[in-house]
Amino acid sequence: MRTALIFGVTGQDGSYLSEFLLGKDYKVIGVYRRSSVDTTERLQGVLDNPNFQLMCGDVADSGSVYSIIDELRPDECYNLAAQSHVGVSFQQPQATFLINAVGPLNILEAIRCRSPKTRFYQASTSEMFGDNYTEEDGFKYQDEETALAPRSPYAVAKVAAHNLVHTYRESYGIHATCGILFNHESERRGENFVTRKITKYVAKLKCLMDKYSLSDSDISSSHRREVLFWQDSDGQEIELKHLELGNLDSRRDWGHAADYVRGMWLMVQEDEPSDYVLATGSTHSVREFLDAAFNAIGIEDWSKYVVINPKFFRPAEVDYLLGKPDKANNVLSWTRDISFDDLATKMVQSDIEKLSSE
Ligand code: GDR
Repeated sequence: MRTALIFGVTGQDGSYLSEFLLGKDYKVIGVYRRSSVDTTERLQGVLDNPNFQLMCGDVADSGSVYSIIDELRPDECYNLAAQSHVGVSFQQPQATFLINAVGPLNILEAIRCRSPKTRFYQASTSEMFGDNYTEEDGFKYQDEETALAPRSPYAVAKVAAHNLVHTYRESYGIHATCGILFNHESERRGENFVTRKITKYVAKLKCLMDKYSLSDSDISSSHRREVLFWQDSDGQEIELKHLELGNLDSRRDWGHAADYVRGMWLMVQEDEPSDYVLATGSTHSVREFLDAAFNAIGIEDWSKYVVINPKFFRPAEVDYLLGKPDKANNVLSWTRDISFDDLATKMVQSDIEKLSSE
């Protein structure tokens, strides 16, 4: 039985990857950071599986990484541990650099010294491209050849890790691969990323509308009071806060995380380590995601529900991401199954189900 070690197992991608690898008859060992609150909510589907095991550790702690890799000597090791919020990286640059750059360095060193046959996967990211793109006949995209131009502490740390992977691959012959993944979301997405923030709000609105038998036109906006309101059958006012967002014009290439973890595994199975872009090949603005999410509950005009709050703008923004995944398509036969509209609808439906069962 092959063994896979996953750093960052409690995150969105860690949970999908665990399920995927267990389905392929791996023994999966997931590393999580000790916390006083339970962080295993996303792992409910795998916790009882006899081939799944949790270990406590921290990528930022070289001793803990070294001893885990020395003890397990896994066939494959996936580094999904990160401070993954770009906005937060401007407020906590040092912590971000430690986790996102020194973390993978600790893993690479441990593999080099104690387990050089372990195949390594590093979660690189489209944020590394910053405001750069390749242009061909007026078509703008990013692929493996596009030069990196990071614009946030998060992206700078990810570029450092990306380059470290290349260094260890070339210097020591380690089978180390970088997946340059564009945005990938899901029903398990953290609530402070823009897609989930939107779908959670839309679901709450839908549940309130159902509860009070209201339609969109019954709801009035009051910017003065910073709430939306309506009256129930007893004339009592019901209030709902606006959805506060930052930049609605940035464009992202959004896919579903379940498709992307399959791509991670495919990369690691290749004889030669390399870098691969995983993306859908189409780009949408935050506004278009709002359209798709509100459309999922039958609302076409969301303008009265959304207000702009400057606190959600970043000191430097990445305006345009559109990944060209031709290499993954051709070499790995990887394509994504879930479309942009299906992604938004799935996320809204899941949030409605969660709220309804509370
Ligand atoms: P991103 O994802 O930064 O692309 O990184 P995020 O969902 O945070 O932002 C996407 C875009 O939406 C704009 N935006 C807002 N973002 C958040 N979080 N909250 C808001 O209220 C809001 N309003 C507008 C942002 O400015 C941005 O343009 C994600 C993460 O998963 C990274 O870890 C990963 O590497 C990349 O995707 C690929």
